[in-house]
Amino acid sequence: MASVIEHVSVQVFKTEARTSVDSYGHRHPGPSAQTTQALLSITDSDGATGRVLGKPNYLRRDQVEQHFRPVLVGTDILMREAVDTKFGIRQRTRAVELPEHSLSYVDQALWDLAGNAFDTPVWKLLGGARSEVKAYASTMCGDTLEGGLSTPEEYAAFAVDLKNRGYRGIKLHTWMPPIAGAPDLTRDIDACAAVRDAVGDGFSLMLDGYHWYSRTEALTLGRELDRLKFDWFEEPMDEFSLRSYKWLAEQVATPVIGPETVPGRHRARAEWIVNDACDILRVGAMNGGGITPALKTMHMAEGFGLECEVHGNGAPNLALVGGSFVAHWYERGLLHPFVDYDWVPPHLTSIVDPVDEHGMVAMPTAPGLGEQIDLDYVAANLVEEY
Ligand code: LLH
Ligand code: MG
Repeated sequence: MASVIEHVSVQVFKTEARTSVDSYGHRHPGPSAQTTQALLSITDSDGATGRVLGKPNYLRRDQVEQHFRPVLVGTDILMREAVDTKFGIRQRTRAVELPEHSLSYVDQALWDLAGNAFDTPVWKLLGGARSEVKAYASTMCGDTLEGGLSTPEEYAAFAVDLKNRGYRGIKLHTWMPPIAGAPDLTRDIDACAAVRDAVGDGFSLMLDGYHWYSRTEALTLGRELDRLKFDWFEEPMDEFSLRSYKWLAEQVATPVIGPETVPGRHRARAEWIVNDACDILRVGAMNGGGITPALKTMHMAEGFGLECEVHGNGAPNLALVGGSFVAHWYERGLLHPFVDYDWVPPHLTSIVDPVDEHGMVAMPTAPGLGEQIDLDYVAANLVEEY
């Protein structure tokens, strides 16, 4: 197969959002508002197209013109390693112009293109481990909304609701500034205890709390999670301090999982493995520079007998979970009592990850990543194209 890339373009378009992001980057309910999204399209000489939705500030005109097109156009659609090497060299001196997030989108679009060219879902191209996966309900961070996630009791009530909906596991994101005030260890512990009490023993629970606790604070929290029999303890400290994670993992029984946000892709995660900084590895299609380095990370974890859980929702992360057994879960969220996660935004014709009454999410059967994008809607709501 000698298809080569012919066109690379981005369409920025208006759409609706029903959640918003605070100044620290945490997502919360409402208000319904107009927003912009970007659609990256890569088309080959046979007319197949790979598409991925992203944030406009990671798919800018200057990136498309100065980096994406010069590297991609004329290249065989399957030569992702060659593409990655060229981007890597450009990134060395221009990491700000070409962040990992931007390259993640390019890599995801190349996988979607390969799937469409071969008329095959990407999760099968990645290894084809399973046609469905159990989902854990991943909550939004705590807030101050009455009836939302403002008290340990409200977390407990929401947990019962999620369990009744069929979820087999719940991950709490607890309170973080700036919305919910200063981090509060006691409040986090109370929420974890209230949720355990509400769902009962034998139900999977995980904690992803405030990310900048000190070592001693994280240890206090970890010991409570041991007592409450949590499945994992995620990102309680700055992930640049690998030594702190090693220190913590040695002292708590609850599996410590990471890293989520650390840059450096599979190479950074190799250091976490050899330094025993985690009990379960973590990677995502956005945090790790795309599907390709995330898949390398998952295979590396398998070699070391480690589980590797995938961070984040959406089609590229679902494909990763479908491609390997080292991940046990799909992260479905972020969920909140006031948010309808199943709402279909106007630029899609359906969501990629509906969950059934047993808490299972089916892998897409459509070719590519399986995202059902309404191209007519994108064209009708175009802001800019380059
Ligand atoms: O800090 C947050 O808002 C969450 O941690 C968020 O980034 C979420 O994507 C996450 O960590 N999931 O595991
Ligand atoms: Mg997390």
